Amino acid sequence: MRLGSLALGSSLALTACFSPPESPFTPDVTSDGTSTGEITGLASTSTGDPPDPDTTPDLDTTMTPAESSSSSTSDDSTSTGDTTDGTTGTTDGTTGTTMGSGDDADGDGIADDVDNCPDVGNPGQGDADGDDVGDFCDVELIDTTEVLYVPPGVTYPMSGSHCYTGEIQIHGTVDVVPYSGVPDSGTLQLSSEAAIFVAAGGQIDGIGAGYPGGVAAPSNGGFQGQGPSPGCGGGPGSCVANGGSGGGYGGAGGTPDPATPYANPCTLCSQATEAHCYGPGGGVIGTENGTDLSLGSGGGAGGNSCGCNDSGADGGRGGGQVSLVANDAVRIDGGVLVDGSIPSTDDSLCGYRPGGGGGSGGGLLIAAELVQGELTATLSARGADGGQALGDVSSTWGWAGGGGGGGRIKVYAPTYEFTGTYEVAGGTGGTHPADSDSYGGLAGQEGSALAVATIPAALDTVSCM
Ligand SMILES: [Ca+2]
Ligand SMILES: [Ca+2]
Ligand SMILES: [Ca+2]
Ligand SMILES: [Ca+2]
Repeated sequence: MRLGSLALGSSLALTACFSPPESPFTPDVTSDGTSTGEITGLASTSTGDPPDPDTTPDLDTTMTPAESSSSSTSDDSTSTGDTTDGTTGTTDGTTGTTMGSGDDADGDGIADDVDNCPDVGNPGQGDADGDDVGDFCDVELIDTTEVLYVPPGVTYPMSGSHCYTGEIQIHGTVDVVPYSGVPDSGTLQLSSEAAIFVAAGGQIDGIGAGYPGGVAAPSNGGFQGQGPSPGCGGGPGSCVANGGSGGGYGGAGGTPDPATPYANPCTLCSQATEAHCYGPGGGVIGTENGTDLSLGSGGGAGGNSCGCNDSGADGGRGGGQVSLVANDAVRIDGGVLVDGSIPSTDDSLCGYRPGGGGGSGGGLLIAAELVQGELTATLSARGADGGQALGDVSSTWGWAGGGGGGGRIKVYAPTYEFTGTYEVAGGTGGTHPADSDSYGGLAGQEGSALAVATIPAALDTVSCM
């Protein structure tokens, strides 16, 4: 779904807790006369009205997309991995006192011939490694107290809380370290006293970084997933085992399809003993508009079929938890993804091979005076699809897992110029063999996506001290 054109009959709740934007920019709003403060169709058209100097970030000098690869001497020291199509630096019309002589392509006040990063606005000329190539043009990863710069093609694992006095620029990939029980795992909080930029082709990847799904139990039904709102394991078979249910967060997780005449509710959510039974998906937790945020919960595992041990399908992992908070601006042209992960398929050679439940979407929070993003941008906290049931070896009698519920996305921005996509759908149910005794899973429910113009006090000012 798109927030950029909020015609929203859907679940995007942009009401109530809301003050009208104080922005000097005139939003491109088509009023229907009924809404009072929804961030509706805020396009990025600025009128050029003078900004409030205290609150309006100067993106002309701070957020010009880097043209990293072309403006530094390339060597082979970059990490291997996906390459990104470097975005083209843009020229703006900022004028002012210029150091050096000649053109100033990026308008940062430093003439091209002496600018250490001539196509990226960097008036501070930061150069952490002292090689005369500016930080935002360099080929190496830079992670100091001042700057985080992830160059194109570089993947950088991170978790926990990190605060920078200067800019954060992500042109490659920041991989959220999955939850493992270690403190801060699965969670990433990036804060900047200035601005955060995720370039087109860059991403923060928290897919499946939340709580693990349940694992197949030694016998009986599968284990439930982990987390505050896990999916239940599916019951054992006599002989057909049931699938697991999806994890929940912003939306509830789906169950295996209860339409089969054999299915019945389980009395235990984990390692149930009643044949063919199924347990509920994880329920809805958290708030739609508070500052709370959670990891996504895992789906439940499918059960053991009769005559099988340690079979059944694991549940999928929930999505991770990412927050991006900056004093001036957050601009996302690439992706910030905290989707749940799809369960692996049970391909053991025993029994009726059910599907596990999908993990729920995770949590994503963004807060800054200005939030921007191009059409290419994606903010996603989708629930994962339920696991596929392969059925028995002749592809009959397979019962699949339920989809994970969608997660939660919360954006707090007095000035809202994001035109990309929000995705908080629940996962679809797992697929199943074509015969009439096989059943899929039910879809998880949609999560929540919120964009409001008031920054909660707790997020209002980033200070790394
Ligand atoms: Ca310049
Ligand atoms: Ca520059
Ligand atoms: Ca350098
Ligand atoms: Ca360097």
